[in-house]
Amino acid sequence: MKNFKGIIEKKILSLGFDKVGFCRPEVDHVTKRNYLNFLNKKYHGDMDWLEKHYEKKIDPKKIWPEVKTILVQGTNYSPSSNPIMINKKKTVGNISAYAKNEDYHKVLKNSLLMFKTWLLRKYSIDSLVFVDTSPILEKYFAEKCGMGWQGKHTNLVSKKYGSWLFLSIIFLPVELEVSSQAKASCGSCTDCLKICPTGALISENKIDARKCISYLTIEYKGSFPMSVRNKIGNKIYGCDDCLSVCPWNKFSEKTQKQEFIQTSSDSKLSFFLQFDKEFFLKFFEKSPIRRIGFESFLRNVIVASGNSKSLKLVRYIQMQLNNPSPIIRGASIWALGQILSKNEKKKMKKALLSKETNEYVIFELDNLR
Ligand code: B12
Ligand code: SF4
Ligand code: SF4
Repeated sequence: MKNFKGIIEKKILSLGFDKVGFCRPEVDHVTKRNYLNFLNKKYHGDMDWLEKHYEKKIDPKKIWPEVKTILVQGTNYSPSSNPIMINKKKTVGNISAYAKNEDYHKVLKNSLLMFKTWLLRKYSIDSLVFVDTSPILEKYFAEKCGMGWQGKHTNLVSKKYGSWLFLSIIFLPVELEVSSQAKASCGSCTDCLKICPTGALISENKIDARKCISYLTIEYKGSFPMSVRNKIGNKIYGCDDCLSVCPWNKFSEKTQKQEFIQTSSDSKLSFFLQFDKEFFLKFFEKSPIRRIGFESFLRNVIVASGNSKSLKLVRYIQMQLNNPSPIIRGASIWALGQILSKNEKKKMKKALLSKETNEYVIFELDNLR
């Protein structure tokens, strides 16, 4: 079987993945306990599926009883410059590096399906393939496969690619020799914990997703908690701060994969503020951003516009004060509250209170000072 493992490895790398590893489909007790603790503390927020999928996540055989080996692939998406630099550009819409190009789910899934077809045709062996959205502890298995280690920011870090690896998974019904595990190499570094703007990394390896800007701007549908709004800064989709500061990124080679190389420059918030739903769907046709829907996207852009304190954005934000969505009206009131003078706020409050009926929006108006 040793030779067969080599053939598989060669085929996977030929399909554009940068690294592949092999491990058994078993989850250790400490990880099960840590995951349960994460759920019990409600760190998963509204991501109910993390709770619903617990049993499957801690036992891959519940997904496919035939699975004997798990293969994890790492794909390098290391950006050409450090994304943390974009935090300073207050009037730019800061989009996480992973979402600036083609949707990795689609790109990686295509390559995985090519592998699946090849294996079935050539060896009559079936397999299951996954990227991100399935109930699999991808980071845990990536560590088991020798891909790297779970850093203190909870993501997988690799000595060769730093924090910039997409993960994907193959289940095989064949027992193949496992890879040797890499040594955890964070040492005494805590840079990721220190940089997190919202304190979402509550301690080493522990995240309270409810405070994470990535969760808030991508997964969360409501209005942002007051306490984190200013901390979100110019981020309109995801957050890369904890990944960006990792010293291991120094060694990462920039991605060569065409689909993940950023081709256009970052756009201004004023540009995004002029989107309507139709244009949003067209503009982000190939991007993962499309999946959060127009309302969440607009909410993010409006909050970032408030944080920019730019008077130039006022007229665009004002256009959203009559938006049918209370979330958008509320975000607009808050954003204008960050930019307008005391007198202007007073006037706006009076005018809007006379016609507003939504309880949440009235709450935002009451908070205008
Ligand atoms: C849910 C989810 C999120 C949530 C929760 C994040 C999280 N850390 O779990 C939110 C929306 C916040 C999120 C954000 C991001 N995500 Co995400 N996300 C996922 C998803 C779908 C599931 C992860 C999961 O199961 N979380 C549940 C918790 C319990 O798992 P955990 O972090 O592994 O928790 C373990 C540790 O905390 C540990 N632990 C707990 N206590 C202790 C104590 C000690 C001492 C130790 C040693 C360990 C330990 O044990 C727990 C159980 O294993 C995966 C894809 C997948 N199917 O796996 C992608 C995934 C993890 N995300 C990914 C990415 C890229 C991101 C972002 C960088 C995106 C962005 N730029 O905005 C951010 C990073 C934020 C961060 N610091 O984690 C990549 C990570 C790739 C990599 N190299 O690791 C993945 C693997 C997707 C992919 N296929 O590539 N994500
Ligand atoms: S993604 Fe941003 S908010 Fe989330 S843990 Fe990392 S630094 Fe904190
Ligand atoms: S920034 Fe430091 S502590 Fe965080 S993952 Fe990287 S090496 Fe580990």
